[in-house]
Parts: sequence; structure tokens; C-alpha cells
Amino acid sequence: MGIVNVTPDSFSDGGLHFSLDNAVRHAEHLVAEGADIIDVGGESTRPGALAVSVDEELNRVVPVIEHVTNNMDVCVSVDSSTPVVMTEAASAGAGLLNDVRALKRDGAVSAAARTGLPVCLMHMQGEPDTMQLNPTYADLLQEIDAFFSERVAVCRQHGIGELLLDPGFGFGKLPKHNLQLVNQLSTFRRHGLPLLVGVSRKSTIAKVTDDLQTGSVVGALIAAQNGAKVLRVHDVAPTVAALRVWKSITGESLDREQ
Ligand code: 7PM
Repeated sequence: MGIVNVTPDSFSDGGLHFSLDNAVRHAEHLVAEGADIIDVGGESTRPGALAVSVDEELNRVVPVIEHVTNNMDVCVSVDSSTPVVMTEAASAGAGLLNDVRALKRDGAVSAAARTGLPVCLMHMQGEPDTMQLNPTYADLLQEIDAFFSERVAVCRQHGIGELLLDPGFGFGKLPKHNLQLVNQLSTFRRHGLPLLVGVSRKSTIAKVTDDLQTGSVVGALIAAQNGAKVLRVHDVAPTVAALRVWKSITGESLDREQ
């Protein structure tokens, strides 16, 4: 899963059109590098980031989703917690809903269910603006696991048929928590659902090494070895290279259906 952010940068005056153009070109680049999924996000979840209005989020992501689904043979996911964005993204051709708030916003579960799309449920302690202030866990794995059980049950009750689970690397967690959840990722296999992990260029990787790209690729590879089926990454080409070498050594297939 390659990451495409549609967030106009306030220091360039190219405006929204410039950002949409850039996002589409970046998506094309990631597909050429071997991405199977393009994750399009229009609302920054970074700690301290300014909230984006629903209209602004729609204006950012819908044209990119439309363009990518109409012109490329790739699944598009939308990185959003906003019910109307999920609905409009589905109409625009998205194939996956990726919600860092695990459908906890009002109306999100029913909006997601109405789309009929698969949903990635991510664990986060707190909210983006405050989640890194004092992340505390009595038992990290148990708490994430219990969260998954609760959210999966809610989604099933609403008839959502296909789910992925993501332990939320970087979301309300200290570096030791992030490292532990990758090391012990296989715990979460007991839900019998595909696991998605995103370590790419996050501050925990930056704490361990100055080489963010190599660090991110190794983190992604270890997540894959521990059971992740989808890797959310900025650097698709080197991640694909790492996966190919791993698979060639172990003799397993890289087929996305397995
Ligand atoms: C701080 C924290 C800054 C996170 C930036 C981010 C994930 C995601 C993002 C993830 C899923 C980033 C992220 N991260 N969706 N959206 N899993 N499912 O690095 O780990 O882009 S935003």
C-alpha cells in the first residue's frame, strides 16, 4: 500500500489544483514501483495538525480517487474517519476504507456498512492532537487485542463483511510500544483477519536510525515476516525489493491472494 497525501502545503501558492496534480502523479509513480493499493488521505493525522473541514477533505480526496480508479489498475483506499467522505470515496471508485479511528465517529459504522467495502480498523489511544502526550498501557498487546475484538463485533453487527486490523504504529504509543507491537504482531493473527501495518518514516524509526528509508523497509519486512498482509509505505520500490528477496529465500509466493 503506497501512501498519497493530498495536503496543500501553505508555503507553495500552487493551490488545490497543484496538489491534486501532484497526488495523481505520485500515485502513478507508486503503482509503477509495484504498489497494489494506493492510500489517499486528505486530513493530516499528525499530532497537532489543524482540523480540516469535511468539504475541504472531499475536495482533496475525491478527484484523486476518481482519477486513479479510472486510469490505473490498482485498488484505492481512502484514509478517512469522516462518514460522508467514506460514502463519496466509494462512489468515486474506492475499494477500501482505512480509518485510523476504527469507525468510532458518529455515523461512521453505518456509512461504511452502506458502501459494502472492506474496512481497515486501526487502534489508536486518544486523539491525534494529544495521543503522544502520555501514552500509558498496563498490557499493550491485551489492550489492542480487546479493542480489535470490540470493533470487529460492532462491524459484524452492522453487516460489514470484510475487515483488516492494524495495531496503529505511532498512534498513542511510545517507541517501546511501537517496537513491541511489530515484534509480537503474530498475537493478532488469532482474529483470523488480514493485518495491516504502517511504520514508514515514523518517529520511532527515526529514533533508532538516521536512515529513515532503510529503517522503514526493515520495519516493514519484519512486520511482513510476523504476519502483516498489507504494508502501508512511502517507499514502495525498496519495500518490494525486500519482500522479493525474503520470498525468494523462503520459497513462498508474493501473490496478493495468499
Ligand atoms: C503521525 C502519525 C504522523 C501517523 C503521521 C502518521 C497509518 C494510517 C497514517 C497507519 C493506517 C503517516 C501517518 N498512519 N493508516 N494513516 N495505519 N491504517 O505516517 O499506520 O502518514 S497517517
